[in-house]
Amino acid sequence: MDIIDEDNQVVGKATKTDAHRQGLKHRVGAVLLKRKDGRYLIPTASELKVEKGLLYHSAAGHVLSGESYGDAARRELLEETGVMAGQLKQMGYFWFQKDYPTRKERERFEIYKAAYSHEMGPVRLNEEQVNETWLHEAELKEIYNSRPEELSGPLKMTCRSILNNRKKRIYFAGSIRGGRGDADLYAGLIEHLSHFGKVLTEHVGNSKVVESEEGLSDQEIFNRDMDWLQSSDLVIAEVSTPSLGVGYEIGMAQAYGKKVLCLFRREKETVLSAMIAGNPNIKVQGYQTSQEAKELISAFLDSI
Ligand code: 6IA
Repeated sequence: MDIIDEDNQVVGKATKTDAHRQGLKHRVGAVLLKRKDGRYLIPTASELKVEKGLLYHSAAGHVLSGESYGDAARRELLEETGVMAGQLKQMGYFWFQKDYPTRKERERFEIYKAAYSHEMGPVRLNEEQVNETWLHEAELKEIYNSRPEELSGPLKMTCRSILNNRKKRIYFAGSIRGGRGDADLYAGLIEHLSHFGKVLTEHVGNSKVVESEEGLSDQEIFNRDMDWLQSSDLVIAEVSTPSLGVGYEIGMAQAYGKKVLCLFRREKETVLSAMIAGNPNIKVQGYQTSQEAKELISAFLDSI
């Protein structure tokens, strides 16, 4: 392997054994394989690995002398999962340092993302990894935040410094004075959204919203909601029950440059306003069951 300095410049060569024994800095390429539904392949390190039993990148390995990080990542992915990746996208890098009983790791990791689809053939884990598990970014972050001891050291670093750990601020819009027929549905969608970030407008799913907001004037409600809308990262609107307020919020969200997903329940008697259905700047998706709506939400959040 090439031995590097802290600026990633090659300063010499050594065998893996010597590099680990002497704690010499070297390079590692790692990949997260991402399925179309947004889930990453997160296997468990087998008995052969120093981090056995812990969750790991889809594949990772040492960069050989003269090899690039990306080529090492692609080669390791093929060896460890049987998948030949198309284009790899670099996600970032970090230094991983740890003293194990048998070795001193001083590794500069570069992390890549690669798309996976069934046409590429099945995933076949080699002897280094077990358990083909596919996790959403939100699930991985949840493990990082609440049970970090289940993650291998390098995957912990990826969660900490590469996946964006800031909680997203989500503005959920649903009809209030336009009619409360879908209030239970809103509550289910808000519960699902709460796994991805902070839902600013939880009251929209509250069956007692009319009573709970009684102390506030319309002007106070307007000002508060507009502040939240401006500070949000994205807007999800359930538009099956027509609502002047929801339509206004969608228009303002677009004006503020927010990403907007509108969910519309396909039923014979309802037709969506052309101002929403015909708007090229917002994503409108039809669904039938609340489960389908939740899957559309997951896919939208994973795509941004
Ligand atoms: O026109 P609508 O009321 O259906 O508009 C609903 C949308 O406007 C929702 O997405 C909310 O974000 C916002 N909105 C409208 N009214 C309220 C409200 N109190 N509290 C919070 N957000 C609201 C209305 C309470 C009142 C019935 C006593």
